[in-house]
Amino acid sequence: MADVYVVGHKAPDTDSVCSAIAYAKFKREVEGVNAEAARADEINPETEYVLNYFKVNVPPLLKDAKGKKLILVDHNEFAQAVNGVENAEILEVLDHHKIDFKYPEPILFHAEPVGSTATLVAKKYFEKGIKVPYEVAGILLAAILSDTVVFKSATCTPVDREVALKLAEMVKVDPERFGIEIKKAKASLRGKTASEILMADFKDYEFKGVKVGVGQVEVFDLQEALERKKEILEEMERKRSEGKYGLILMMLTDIIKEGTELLAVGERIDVVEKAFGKRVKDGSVYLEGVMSRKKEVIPPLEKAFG
Ligand SMILES: [Mn+2]
Repeated sequence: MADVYVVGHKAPDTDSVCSAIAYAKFKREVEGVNAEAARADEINPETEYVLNYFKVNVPPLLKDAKGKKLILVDHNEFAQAVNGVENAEILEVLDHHKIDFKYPEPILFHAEPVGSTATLVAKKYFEKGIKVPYEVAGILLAAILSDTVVFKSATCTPVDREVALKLAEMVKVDPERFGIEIKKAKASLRGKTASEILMADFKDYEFKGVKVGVGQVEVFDLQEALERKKEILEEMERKRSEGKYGLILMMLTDIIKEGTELLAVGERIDVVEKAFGKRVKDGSVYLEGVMSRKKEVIPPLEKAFG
């Protein structure tokens, strides 16, 4: 059994899972820590495709972190962390999100404003001058391509691109083409229920005491996705009343046209209109050029709650 679990956020994305796997391996093999990767939830089809591609095992599910030692990757807010986090011992955080973290002990907290946690893990290998194992390079590359939407997201920095190109060289794939392949594994809404679409990448926040949930799905064809709009809005409404949310948002992000149809339900639609300076009509508003929840949706929303 491991002494330390490296774990990403709930409703894990490819960055969360792949960074946990790679960083646990780094901790084990480079720093001699008895660390093991874990996941906080089921993995999504994109991550499944990536792990399959590089023949890497899915990390075990950590159902309850109570009494465990943890390294949190790709998140730092307890609202997004594995069950039982309040009663776990946190040793370290490695992340690239806004910081909303409080802990009674001094710990190693490493956050940088880059496009993915995977970029930071890869940099740790590079800094030590250690060869990145083939499958580790592969999954880290996939995680960067996933989080930066193949370098298109506003969160993508020159560092992410540089690291990704280095990793792509190691695994001998064309990053742009591989990135699209990865995205295609997740981008189809066909065969998915409205609930599956909403919950696949859903995060909870709290602004001024108001519970806010924001989901996101990437699509290749927004018009096709909008055929499911009514159904998704109904599902959002159900979730809102069940979970006592003040606001639920769902981003349908078109990765080809580079924009987001933002669906909104709840009592605080006024905040959405204030945040983006546009009217919400029939439950949604189109935001040209917006692709990143973290950088282009959450900050204006938080500000509008002011
Ligand atoms: Mn990430």
